[in-house]
Amino acid sequence: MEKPFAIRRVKGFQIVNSRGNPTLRVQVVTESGVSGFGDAPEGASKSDKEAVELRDKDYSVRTAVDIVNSIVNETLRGFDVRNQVAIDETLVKLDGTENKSRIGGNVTIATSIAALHAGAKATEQELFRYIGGSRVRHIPVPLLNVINGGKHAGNELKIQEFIIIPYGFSRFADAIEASTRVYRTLKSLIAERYGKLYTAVGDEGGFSPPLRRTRDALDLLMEAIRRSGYTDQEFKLGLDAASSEFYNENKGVYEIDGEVMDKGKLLEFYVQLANEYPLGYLEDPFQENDMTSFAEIQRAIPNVIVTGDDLYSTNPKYLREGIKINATKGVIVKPNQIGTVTETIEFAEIAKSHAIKTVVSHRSGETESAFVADLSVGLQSDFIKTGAPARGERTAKYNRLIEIEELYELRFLGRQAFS
Ligand code: 2PG
Ligand code: MG
Repeated sequence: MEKPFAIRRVKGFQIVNSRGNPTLRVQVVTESGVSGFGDAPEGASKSDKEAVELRDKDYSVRTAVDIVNSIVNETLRGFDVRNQVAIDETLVKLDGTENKSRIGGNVTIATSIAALHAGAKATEQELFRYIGGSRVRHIPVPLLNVINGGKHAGNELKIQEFIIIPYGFSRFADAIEASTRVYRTLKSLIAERYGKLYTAVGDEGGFSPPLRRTRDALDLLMEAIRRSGYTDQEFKLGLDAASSEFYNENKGVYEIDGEVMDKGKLLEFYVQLANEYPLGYLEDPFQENDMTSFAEIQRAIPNVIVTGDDLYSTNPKYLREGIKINATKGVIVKPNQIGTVTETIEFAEIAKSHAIKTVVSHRSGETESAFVADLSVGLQSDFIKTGAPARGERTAKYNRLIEIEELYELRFLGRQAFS
């Protein structure tokens, strides 16, 4: 065989994701017969800046499948699968738009991930090593979303994610086990107080009890942590406000906890929460186009990692603006927001070179693929956000990280993630 690493074929087909929606899976096969797969995840609280997901009117992804099987296949045939940069640059060019709206961000990301997987396999490396090489040392700290609100649940909580952060442990596996304990306690507390009906889970595996106020959910989490035998030495709390979703654009105000707040009042509200609870992490506290308010809240609560998700949408262009004004100490890294692995890595590297914490993240609609687990280790990110310790599409990621820790003896970042 003359060129064993050359791509022989790229094939797309429609599969189903954790929300019960169709999504795209891509297979990249090399001349030597090695193949890798990539799945496109699906967000619910999407930003206006992210790559466009190509869907047909009936919500299928048949057009995306056709694009993979025709122009993507024809264009990438013959490329060396180890040359991820060239593959991704070609996908970007093939699309030609700012937001991947022509061939679709789901087409580009699934193809890009499939090529990456094939490259790792063809060179006989674990995926995280193929991404990170010899710099790989540690496993990131998990951010576990155990109470779901906002667009991910049917309750009245406006904040989208109430997160527990098991940072005070020496092993990743212990951090996850402790989190399962808190998760179980939380489940019994909810059953006792609101009835068993409310122990059903939301999109990311968290519970969605019939609560209205942010503090009610935080109090419930504190109680679950205490009753499980832990303190703020083991667990911190985090929030993903996903506040663009409760921002009233016409009036320029936020509607939360039965109140109407302007941005000054909302800032005060977060500062109070940071004083009352062991808050370590605050994502998207303001709507995605108000970068100045991010910088203000970060200055007001310097010990909390204020993090931009929709704010940057994994796009270096917005991150560079944020860096200029010290907008946040953290960034979310979501491959499908930008659309290729290479651009994702570029974004994370810019953040790291400015000592900004990186948080590799799943989407609310996922498959069983553990890709983001390997990516988080390969990028040597500080955190990984991938839902509750429940539902197969979430546990696939946690279990892969437990496996990596067990088999490759990497160190759990633990407390250091906050230093
Ligand atoms: C978020 C994500 C993932 P979605 O806002 O951080 O938790 O949600 O995928 O719905 O955008
Ligand atoms: Mg978010």
